[in-house]
Amino acid sequence: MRNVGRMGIRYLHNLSAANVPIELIEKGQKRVIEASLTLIRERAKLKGELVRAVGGAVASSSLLGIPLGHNSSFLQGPAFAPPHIREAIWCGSTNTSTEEVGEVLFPKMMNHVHVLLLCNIGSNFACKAGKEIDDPRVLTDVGDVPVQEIRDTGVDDDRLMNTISESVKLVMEQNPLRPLVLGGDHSISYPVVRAVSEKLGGPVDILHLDAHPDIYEAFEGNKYSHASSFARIMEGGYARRLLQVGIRSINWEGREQGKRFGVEQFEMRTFSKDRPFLENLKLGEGVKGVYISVDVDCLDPAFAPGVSHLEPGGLSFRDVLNILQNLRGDIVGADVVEYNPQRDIVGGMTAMVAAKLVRELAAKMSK
Ligand SMILES: [Mn+2]
Repeated sequence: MRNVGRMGIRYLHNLSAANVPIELIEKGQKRVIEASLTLIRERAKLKGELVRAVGGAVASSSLLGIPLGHNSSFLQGPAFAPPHIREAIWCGSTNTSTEEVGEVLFPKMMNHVHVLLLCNIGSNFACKAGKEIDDPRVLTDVGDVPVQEIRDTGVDDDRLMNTISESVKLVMEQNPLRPLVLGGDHSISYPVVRAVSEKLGGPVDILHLDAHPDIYEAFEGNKYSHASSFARIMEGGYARRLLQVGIRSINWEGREQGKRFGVEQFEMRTFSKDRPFLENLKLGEGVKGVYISVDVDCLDPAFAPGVSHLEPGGLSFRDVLNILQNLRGDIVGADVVEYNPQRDIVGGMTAMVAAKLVRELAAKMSK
């Protein structure tokens, strides 16, 4: 809690000390938020136009980075995660094909100009193969919400969270783009899910992979804590079902809150028993679709050491992929959160883990 709002509050104090009128500060805050939203809006518009021009996509993932770390109860490194994850997504050590297989309209050696030509002449080059993340129908990027720049103006978390929700809605306005969010600590899932649900006009089902249930009423007095995001989501009515998988650090309050909100909590201690069910999930029917939230610490630290909360006894990377790849449902949004580059090892090993999660989610979301 000590760190909550530190940067913003300090800045405000400095401004007050200089006797700057409050109206002036508020005008500046409004301008910075507007400018931030304008950049996201224009980038989303551009990427939407590109995907629609290429044609043939019903749903397509678009990255939105949210470099926010101040709602962590422990370390704030996730604020620096998005550029590291992006770098790993495009790392030359691997190719652009995903494991997830789909109809691919063109052979690998062709670039997007060729794709456009083929589309125009009615190509029958379609084949079953891994999806290509450099195909804009699979993945585009609208950039980051400039969290630190917004906080530097002294705005509180209510307005910051609203700006995050607005940014997500701007992406969703550009059919067929769907938000694939790069955290950030887990507090960002609340404004993101809220935006997805509000924009679609009803609740979603959520598959939440995590060592922790993140369902405290408030943590150390902070209702926006990364340990409270799913309490906010459930009390807001943004989710019909919430399935939490990978849980192995849960106390009395976590279980009580889980019961209160009807959460389906799958703990690691019974994973071998639950595995057949979890590897055959069908979600989102009768609601607005499925949202997937992946906290990188759902993985055992052996697979993902670059996280703030090292919690032994977790899922293997293949366990996570098996759950995701076998999931049936219309995925309307997703996030990968809590990667902490300040705790990572061996040239960004966990960045590659987070990046592969993002790549496979992109493939899974796009169609
Ligand atoms: Mn966690």
